[in-house]
Amino acid sequence: MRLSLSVPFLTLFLLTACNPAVDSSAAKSDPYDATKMDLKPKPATVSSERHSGAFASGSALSLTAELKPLDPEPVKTIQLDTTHRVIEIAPGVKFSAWTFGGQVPGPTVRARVGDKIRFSMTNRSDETVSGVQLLAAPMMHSMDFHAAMVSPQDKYRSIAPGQTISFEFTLNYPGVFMYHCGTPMILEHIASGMYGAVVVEPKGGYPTKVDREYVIIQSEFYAKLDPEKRKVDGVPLYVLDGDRLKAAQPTHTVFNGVHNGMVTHPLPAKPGERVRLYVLNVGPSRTSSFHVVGTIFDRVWIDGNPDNQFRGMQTVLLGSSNSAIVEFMIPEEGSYIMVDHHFANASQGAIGLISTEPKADTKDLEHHNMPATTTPTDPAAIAGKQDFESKCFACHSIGQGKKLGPDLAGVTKRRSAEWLTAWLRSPEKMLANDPVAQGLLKEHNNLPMPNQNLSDAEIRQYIEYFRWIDARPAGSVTAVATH
Ligand code: HEC
Ligand SMILES: [Cu+2]
Repeated sequence: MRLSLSVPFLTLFLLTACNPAVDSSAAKSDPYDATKMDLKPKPATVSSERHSGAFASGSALSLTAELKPLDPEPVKTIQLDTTHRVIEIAPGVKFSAWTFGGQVPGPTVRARVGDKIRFSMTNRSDETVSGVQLLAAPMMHSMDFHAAMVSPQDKYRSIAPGQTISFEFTLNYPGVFMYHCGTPMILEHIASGMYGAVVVEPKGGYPTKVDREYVIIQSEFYAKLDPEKRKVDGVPLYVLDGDRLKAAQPTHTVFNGVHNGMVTHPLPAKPGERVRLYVLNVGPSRTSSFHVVGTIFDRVWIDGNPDNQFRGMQTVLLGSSNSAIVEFMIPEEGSYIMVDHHFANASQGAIGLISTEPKADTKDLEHHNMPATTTPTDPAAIAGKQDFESKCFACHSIGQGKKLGPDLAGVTKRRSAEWLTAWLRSPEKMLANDPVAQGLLKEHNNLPMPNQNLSDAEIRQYIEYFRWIDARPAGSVTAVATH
């Protein structure tokens, strides 16, 4: 008697108190109810009709870090053609890339849950771009949208140069989703630049209001000088380094496709404003510990879905193809530094600024970069330091180990001023005649340092800067953020 009464009571208790998900689904409907999703998109079509004109088009696309507002139209028509072209991934480093929409990363798509994406792509890898000779052979490409729920064998199939693939899908989940080429070797296609992001808002929009919205995409490059020694615009061409790629040893780790790009061109914000960043880590092989120096993430929505919320976080850990939306206040005037807090990655270029000043004061950054007492006072050394950070940083570090070129900490101790002057004036002459230079070349995968076209005054400034570094205790100066 007692038992038959208590069992239904116990069941009710378990349902209401111990399993709130069951309880709330009875009251509200599950936003991810699969029976209400569109899971039967039409088959993809492949034709030999070639799209011409712009490589990227569609009102839902943003081409830069600044994310355009949502287009209310529920069907988003998007054209993203694949092209091969040369991009500058760091000052003087022109890299033979494969792209979606003619840029790396590809344009960002913005849409909302329930929207339909009507996608079309022509493989135009056989077309020459604005007079530049064809640098990489035409090849098969494809498109894989992480934002979609579709058959990969149908929608993500590879198409040949000259072919066009078109397909549609409905967005079922909110998030910041990666898209990429899925043609084997996928690793090679991603490392060559074939990726971008789809931002999908919840059906009713985000629960917070913000003043600024930016997209930050982290990715790696694996570059080596072209073994065929080709040049673009008079400078050496860089191509994909397959050995480094397989060993997951990038030469550059960057935000939005460019080494320190958002240091030279900071993203604007004002004190008191709330900023939302859509952060995607493409990889292909490294994780990101995304952090913004000087503030705290009020909200973190893992993979860009507000259902996955954290509050008050300092850093967000993103695996390859993971993302997050982070929101924070800009407390006061200043330059707030976005970094991958894995500092080996930051030193390869994964640094950017959100700044309240239109042109960020690079001295500000220097104060974060190194203790104030380790900033040179001699004008020649200061000039050398500034030039070094803009011209040499892509290949050299100070105190952070080898990059494409040697770590330059201690260089004035191992070389004379005469040798350094001769080297900086003409590395090619030194490589032809000087045994020390020839030894260095061997240690650096036979990658000759390109002539930097320096004046005598500039050479003197670099040497002053290196002397100044070497006069300080070892390790006290590093040319990367170490706040
Ligand atoms: C594209 C990559 C690249 C850039 C840019 C570059 N270097 Fe180099 N640098 C190298 C490499 C590689 C070596 C090693 C020698 C070789 O392989 O040619 C080297 C060697 C050197 C050395 C000799 C180091 C030693 O241990 O003796 C100095 C000094 C130097 N570079 C200074 C500079 C300065 C200053 C700049 C900027 C104005 C600069 N480099 C820009 C790649 C680069
Ligand atoms: Cu591809």
